[in-house]
Amino acid sequence: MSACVAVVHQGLPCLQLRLGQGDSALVSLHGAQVLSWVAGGRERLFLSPRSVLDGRAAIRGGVPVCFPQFNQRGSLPKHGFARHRRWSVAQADPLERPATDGQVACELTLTSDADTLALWPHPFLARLTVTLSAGQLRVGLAVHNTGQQDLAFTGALHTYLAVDDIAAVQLRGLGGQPEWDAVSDTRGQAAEVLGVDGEFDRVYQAAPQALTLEEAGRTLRVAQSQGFEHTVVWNPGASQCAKLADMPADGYRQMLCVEAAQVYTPITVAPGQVWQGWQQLTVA
Ligand code: TA6
Repeated sequence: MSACVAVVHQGLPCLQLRLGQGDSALVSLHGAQVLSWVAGGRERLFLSPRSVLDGRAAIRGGVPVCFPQFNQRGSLPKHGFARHRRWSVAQADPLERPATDGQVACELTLTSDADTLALWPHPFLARLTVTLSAGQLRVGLAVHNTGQQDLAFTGALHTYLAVDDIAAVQLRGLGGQPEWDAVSDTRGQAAEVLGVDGEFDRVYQAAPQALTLEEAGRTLRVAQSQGFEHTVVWNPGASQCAKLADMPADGYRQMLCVEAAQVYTPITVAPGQVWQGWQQLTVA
């Protein structure tokens, strides 16, 4: 039987999605952050064992929701405020929704309030939908402009994929796409196969087709909607990782962020309108 149940994970209120065949996902209300996705008996997301799970700090790993700002491209806290806030279980309460066997979903919402309006003067309703099916996780973000003026935002689904050894990982599918290397501040075109050897922080024009992350004969497909114009690939490497208090020294070896993102040009949502975007991970 598929199910969506409320659980507490290391003190954090969460929703756990489960399928009868054994796949599962864990979603924290803090940040609406997917913390775990187990498919085929293997954990597919990286969650730092040194993450601060105090219900205030950003959690290092899983799928952080960066909204309404990507990185430091604006005056808001880095990657926006959504990952620092507690989201609500949506009105259509997944705990009371019949779960069809083979697929289960949950929805969390974040609504503007006095605190967000003090930081960012736009009324909004953000909705994160997590859908689990066999071998597949889909994370959808919708942004509803509930105000009277246009709102414009950047952001990302900042997914930390788990890998056994970053040195053995190959990412395919971005070949030829425009690339900005944030480490060297240079522009170019993506190679057919991307490998990581040291700090890696690059923004790509999103490819029309899904990417594949390959390691030791295993393949994960990473697809994103056209709503996100960019794909960001990030690994801190040993030296930057050592500066991250919430990462173990060798944590960079076990992760690669492949993010569905909007980096350069903000997305504009007219009053009353809704923008939607998603990222989908599939075990191939
Ligand atoms: O998406 C890549 C990036 O913007 C990197 O530049 C790096 O800073 C990373 O996000 C993590 O940011 P965080 O604030 O979570 O440490």
